[in-house]
Amino acid sequence: MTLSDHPASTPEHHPGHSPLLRAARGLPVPHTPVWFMRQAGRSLPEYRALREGVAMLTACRTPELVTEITLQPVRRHGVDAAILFSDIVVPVQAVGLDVEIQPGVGPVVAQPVRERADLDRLPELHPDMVPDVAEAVRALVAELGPTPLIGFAGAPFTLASYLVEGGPSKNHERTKALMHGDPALWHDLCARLAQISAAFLQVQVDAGASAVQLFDSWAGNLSRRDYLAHVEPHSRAVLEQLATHAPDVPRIHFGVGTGELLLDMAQAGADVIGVDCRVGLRDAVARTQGRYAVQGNLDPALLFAPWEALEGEIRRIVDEGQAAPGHIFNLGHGVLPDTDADVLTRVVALVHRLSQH
Ligand code: 1CP
Repeated sequence: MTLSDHPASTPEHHPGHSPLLRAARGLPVPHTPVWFMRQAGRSLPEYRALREGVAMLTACRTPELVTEITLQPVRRHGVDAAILFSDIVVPVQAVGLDVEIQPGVGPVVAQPVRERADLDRLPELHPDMVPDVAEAVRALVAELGPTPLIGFAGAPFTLASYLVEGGPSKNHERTKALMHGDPALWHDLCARLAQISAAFLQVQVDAGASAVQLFDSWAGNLSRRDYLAHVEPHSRAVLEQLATHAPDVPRIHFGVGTGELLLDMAQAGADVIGVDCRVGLRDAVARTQGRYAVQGNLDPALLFAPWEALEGEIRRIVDEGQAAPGHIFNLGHGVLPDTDADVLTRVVALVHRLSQH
């Protein structure tokens, strides 16, 4: 059966009734939904074949490739959601910034953004700058039937870190120097990035994405004080704009190493708080006052462990997830490129079996 054979037209088969959306809303589910950050990508041989000789950002802007690459892990693993194949720098490239994704490195910005005049190279995003993204989302939603498509964007801080540093960074020293050295410019930069992120999410939602994830991957490098003063208001702006525009579309908010920030990130306007593997789900539920669904949090490195060890961890996480109003099983961060894809398929089957109601 192809994905499009699903009887998508009847309301019961609408993604709105899917385990993922129900869990995000804290409603009872037939089984714990599961998907993986970076489920599309180098762990799949069929992905590597399609990407042969095609630059990453070219692939992200080619609807046929986006559609096929997004569907690959859904077909192979039977995950409960697709996530749009794209990247957090796609919208900044779309507004005209000179950025590429270098193999083995990540996003590299030709001319970093560090002065007020640099803001001129970062105009607002309008939907007509990313018609290809809307086209890919529409094709995917038609193909996926009852399986929800998750749209995503980078949060202002994580995006700013690439723009200010010029590429991936361990310490974010230039980013933090700008944040503290010129707070007015920092806020203007983040406000612009918030517009770009929110507009990019709206394009995806308007084209049919049924949930969104805001990735603030590197927010865990900030103190809570800095997060609240310099970052949270801008992430809040993105999430609030989406809540106003599409109140029925659940919002997942995720970062790495954010144990100290979980409640603040949830309260910034999320329905679901993403949890990395440094904090147990029961603790995450307590820290967020039991008011939010949780997503996570298997350590992606454990996918390399013997199956018996991995199975024990999965059982523990499924069990801990019961403490939350809703639980979406995921990794604590993205699938590592050398992961055995067959192990991912087994994880999906086990989570479904363990959580069957
Ligand atoms: O050639 C390749 O295959 C490049 C690897 C790759 C892939 C598959 C990059 C470069 N981006 C992506 C796709 C991507 N990026 C997705 C796909 C959807 C899925 O999950 O299946 C998503 C959600 C992203 C988002 C993204 N890009 C984030 C947030 C998520 C996270 O992992 O924290 C970040 C931080 C990026 C930047 C980025 N893009 C690529 C890399 C290697 C990086 C990280 C670089 C660094 O370490 O700072």
